[in-house]
Amino acid sequence: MSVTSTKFKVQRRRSREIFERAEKILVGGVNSPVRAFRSVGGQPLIIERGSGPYLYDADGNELLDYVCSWGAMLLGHAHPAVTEAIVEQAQRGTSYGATTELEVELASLVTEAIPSIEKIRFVSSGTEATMSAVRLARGVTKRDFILKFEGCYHGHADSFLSQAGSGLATLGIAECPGVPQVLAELTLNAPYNDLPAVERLFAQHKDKIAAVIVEPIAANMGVVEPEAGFLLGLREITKRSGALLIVDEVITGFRMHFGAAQQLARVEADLTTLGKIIGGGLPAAAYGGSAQIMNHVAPLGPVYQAGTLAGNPLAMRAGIATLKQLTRAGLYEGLREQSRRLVEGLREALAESGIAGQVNATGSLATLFFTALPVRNYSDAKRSDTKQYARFFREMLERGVFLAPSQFEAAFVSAAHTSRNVTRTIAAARDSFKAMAAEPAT
Ligand code: HOZ
Repeated sequence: MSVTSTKFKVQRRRSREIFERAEKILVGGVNSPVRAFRSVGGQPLIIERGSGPYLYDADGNELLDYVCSWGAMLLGHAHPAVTEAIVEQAQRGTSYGATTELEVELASLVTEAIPSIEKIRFVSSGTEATMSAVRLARGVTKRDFILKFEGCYHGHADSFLSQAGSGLATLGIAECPGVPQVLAELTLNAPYNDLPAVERLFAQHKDKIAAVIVEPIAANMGVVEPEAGFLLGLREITKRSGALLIVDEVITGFRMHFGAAQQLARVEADLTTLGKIIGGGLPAAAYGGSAQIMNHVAPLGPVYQAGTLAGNPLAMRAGIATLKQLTRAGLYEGLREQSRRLVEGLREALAESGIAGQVNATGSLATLFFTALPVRNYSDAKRSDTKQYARFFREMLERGVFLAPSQFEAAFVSAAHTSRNVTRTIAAARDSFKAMAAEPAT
């Protein structure tokens, strides 16, 4: 059966009017830069509601969503079990500023699933988690340098904003003004998948590097998989050099299986950061590791970190409800199967179109790069024709499929995406490629 996609004349009058008001009062009309569609063009979305794999904009247009709140909505939007938990909790109060049993319950679910985490501290955003993990690593090792990878993104704390992926890559910001030079100098960058470069930096900064921080599957320069031995190599180098290994699982935690991506690579992080999925769509994130390391955090130790909304009961309930759903038999298998079909379909459609491209994908993460060459690090990712990506993004959106509004992000498949959704997405991609081939961008 051949499936075709429908390109509809999208009515966006109300969205446009709201965005015009937003631009007058919110910076760039948004509260996070990538949402402004600067690199893809067109009218930024104004969303009114979400349900399962769909978003509905302010004009009532239905969009098949592959952004999924940048990976947070693994179960899709407004999952009944999560919604029920949030509503029930809201009736009991939304913030107490004191410990609840819910924090213990979510902590237990996470630590049982991720063996390298014995003790955990909940915070409210991925940025807070990575920033706190780095402070802890510096406090424990009494060293100042950190080593990160070009094109990886670990939130917007000062130390992470050089050669970073995500919005900085999207907007072409290589170094962020406002970060003190003395601090920026303490961040070293190596190309992803390049162990010899890491060895060289350790040799140049002997006994000075507190930690290596890495995305175990890079997803903020588009998706780039770690090559065989890369993560194990980092584990070995950090151990040998007395540095800590921070594995940033804000995107990958509970995405590939009920646990962290580090387990799939047989790597034990010293510190792990989590976010997105563990908050079930509410603001919750965490950092954790061995008791020996975590006991340096206040009040047990002198490394200070705190938060009024840390461990927020509403977010804990959403996280617990989400993780419980993720233990359903077959959930990850189904997700993998839909993702596999999607990626194969995209590759086939791309090959038929004759357009040069690569679909980098692993599990339910995927990125289409418009380059003939393989993408294994940030320099490769930057070779992608971002004008082509922008055109593809707009063609797909006109066919009701919402992809990340940036080349340097991932597409996220959720457990709510059905086989029909995937078939429709492939058809939309095939038609989009045809339109692009017939009328190439100038
Ligand atoms: N930095 C996020 C994606 N990697 C974007 C978050 C957002 O705009 O909501």
